[in-house]
Amino acid sequence: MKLIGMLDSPYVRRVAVSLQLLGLRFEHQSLSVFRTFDQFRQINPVVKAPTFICDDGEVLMDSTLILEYAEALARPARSLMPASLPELQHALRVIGLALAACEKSVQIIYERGQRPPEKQHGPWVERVSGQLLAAFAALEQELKRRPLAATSETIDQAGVTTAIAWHFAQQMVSDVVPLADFPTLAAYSAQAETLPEFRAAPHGAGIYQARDAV
Ligand SMILES: N[C@@H](CCC(=O)N[C@@H](CS)C(=O)NCC(=O)O)C(=O)O
Repeated sequence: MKLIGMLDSPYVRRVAVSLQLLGLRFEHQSLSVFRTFDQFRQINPVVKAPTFICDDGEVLMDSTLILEYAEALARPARSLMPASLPELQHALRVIGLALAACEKSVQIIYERGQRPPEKQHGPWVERVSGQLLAAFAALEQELKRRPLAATSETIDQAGVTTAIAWHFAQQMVSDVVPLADFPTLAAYSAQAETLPEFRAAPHGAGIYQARDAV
């Protein structure tokens, strides 16, 4: 199995971290959807990161769908999704907020990075920034109310995606999301980033190295 995309994408990173936690072996190719568009297009003409090549060559995309496939592969030995309905419901709420935070961060980054300054639309950035802050404010409350686990044995998909969404926003749009306003999220993310599965797939341009291959 092969994961395609850069680890500066929170979507690629949540797949890379989750595959490890699920005990699944994979290769990683760090292609950029921008700088290596043509190379990416040869693998997936839609050029979406993450792209995932299954062992029989079929190509998947969208982190949540790739993770659904990974969960099916790992069952029954491991899962990052709670089994009980109330726990699952809460995990889905948290994951939804974290994914919204990723999406809104990416929209700001693309507005700033892909448009010339004179074509950037202030009201749009303001709207998206408000949505981003609303997602993190709700996540901060959820974490205060129901702390998430942060060890390799206990962290679940809600924890992985929350930690990665926060770290991504701090790396890329920290001017929009003041760290001091979200102390619970900041502490949780800092703890998660110390886990070996996060350290093996750090945010940035690097390549995931299987730990037993290092
Ligand atoms: N919902 C998708 C979002 C993936 C996404 O938007 N990835 C970005 C990189 S962070 C991408 O592929 N951008 C290129 C494009 O949309 O053209 C997921 O969960 O995988």
